[in-house]
Amino acid sequence: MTKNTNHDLARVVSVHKDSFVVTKGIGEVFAELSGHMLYTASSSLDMPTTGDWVYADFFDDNTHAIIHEVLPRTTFLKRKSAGKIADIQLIAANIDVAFIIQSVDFNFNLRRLERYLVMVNQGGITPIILLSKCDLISSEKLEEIKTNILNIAPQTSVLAFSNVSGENIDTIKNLLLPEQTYCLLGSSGVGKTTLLNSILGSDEFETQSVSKKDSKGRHTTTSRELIQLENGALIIDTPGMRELGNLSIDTGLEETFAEILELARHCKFGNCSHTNEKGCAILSAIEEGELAEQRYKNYIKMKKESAFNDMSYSEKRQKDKAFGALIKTTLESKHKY
Ligand SMILES: Nc1nc2c(ncn2[C@@H]2O[C@H](COP(=O)(O)OP(=O)(O)OP(=O)(O)O)[C@@H](O)[C@H]2O)c(=O)[nH]1
Ligand SMILES: [Mg+2]
Ligand SMILES: [Zn+2]
Repeated sequence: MTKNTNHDLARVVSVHKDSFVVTKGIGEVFAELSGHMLYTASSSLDMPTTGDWVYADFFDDNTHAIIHEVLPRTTFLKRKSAGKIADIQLIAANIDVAFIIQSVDFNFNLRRLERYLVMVNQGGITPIILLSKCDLISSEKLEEIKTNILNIAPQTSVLAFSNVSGENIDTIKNLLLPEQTYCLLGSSGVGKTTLLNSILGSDEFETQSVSKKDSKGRHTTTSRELIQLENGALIIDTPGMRELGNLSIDTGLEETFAEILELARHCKFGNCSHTNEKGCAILSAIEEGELAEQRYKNYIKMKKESAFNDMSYSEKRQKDKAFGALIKTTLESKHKY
């Protein structure tokens, strides 16, 4: 092997089981982790993810690389791994703008939208809400959905589009600026990959109808890949997410539910739990119809989940152990009697 003496700066294009694909701007190179990185990584957060900038050595005429270090991330998208309690999954890093896509047909759900907004806000990323498949509903219905979104996310841009009629595809294209990194988020089947193909003007990436997807029970897009557009913008398509755990309580929740926090400041008691207190500004806002009860419930639910997710790994282990012990004693006492 012929070794370059200095590390090169490269960006992670995709992540595979034990390997990575990285790029120095032109071409893609197979990469592995240095032994040092493998042995010192203490959590999945230390591992490179799609969009990460890394220091790497390139070998054999730039056909193979060893990653030595992940540079600090400016923004990130992370979530709880599906199924597991304590595990965190990094979805992507160094994203400037996240397109949160929901289709306006049966898939539309304000509470889910809130979850995506929390995830994006807490990662320091700018959200833009895209409503897909607007060819499937009337313009009145679309306006109604937009009004509902405006109520929960007054600061966020909302744009409806259709891959079928082509509506607003050019507007979306014009949002994509050179050297900025974007990602497509949203449930399986909302049309993320179809939008990417519309933007590229090709059928390069595989898409599939929702009904076919259900029968197979899997997502069409299975990996996250950084794709470079002609104008130099970068875009990451992601597989639809089944489960969105929220990982950090503070920033994301605060930004997404700003009006609830504002109301809380007007509660009579500083330690108001907003459940039954006299003079609770939140309860009275709900009563007066100024705050939707569902939205408040969703906030409380996410706050609880976040508090749990914010516990350290060992705290969670303790909780799991306590639970395990409980089951054991319950089983034992069952045997006894
Ligand atoms: N009517 C209508 N159908 C659309 C539109 N965009 C996408 N579809 C259809 O929706 C289905 C799912 O599209 P995909 O692009 O594969 O969805 P995805 O979000 O990438 O799904 P995953 O990769 O599983 O996360 C396909 O059958 C598309 O043809 C649209 O604007 N209008
Ligand atoms: Mg897809
Ligand atoms: Zn209160």
